[in-house]
Amino acid sequence: MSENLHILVLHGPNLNLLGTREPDIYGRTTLAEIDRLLSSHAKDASCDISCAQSTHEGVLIDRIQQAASEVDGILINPAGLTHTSVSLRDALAATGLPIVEVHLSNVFTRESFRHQSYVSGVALGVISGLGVPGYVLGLEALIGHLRDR
Ligand code: CA2
Repeated sequence: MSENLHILVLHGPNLNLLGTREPDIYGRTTLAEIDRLLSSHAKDASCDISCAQSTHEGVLIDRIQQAASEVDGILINPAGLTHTSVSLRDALAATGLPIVEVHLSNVFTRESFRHQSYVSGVALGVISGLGVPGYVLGLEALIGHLRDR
């Protein structure tokens, strides 16, 4: 019998504020609700997931390094670090794992500094602008990719 797939879900800086501020941009769903939704989808797909959020770049990078030998893929909303962090990109690339990048908002209809992503170049794919369902689509795409290997 084959082992369950294991996926790491990572949320970057300030996403802990979801549901409390800027609902016009990011909606009213809290991060805990997103994690519960993803956990439920993962369970239906016989997949294990671990979810983590940090506002600290180094904490996210430590978690990625630790996960490299423990998980099969990473679903990440790097938040503001998307547009600034070579180190986060390097850590993701070093895992050699399939990465799906997700954004709640459509970064391409917003300020020009959000149009650049350091993560997209090492990602299997990117979902941007579909809100909370984008996380679910990203998870399903990652699971589908891993099952097709
Ligand atoms: O659209 C996304 O998911 C973003 O990754 C969110 C980031 C932003 O810097 C990216 O350009 C796009 C910001 C996350 C901040 O989240 C907040 C949530 C509620 C209230 C305030 C901030």
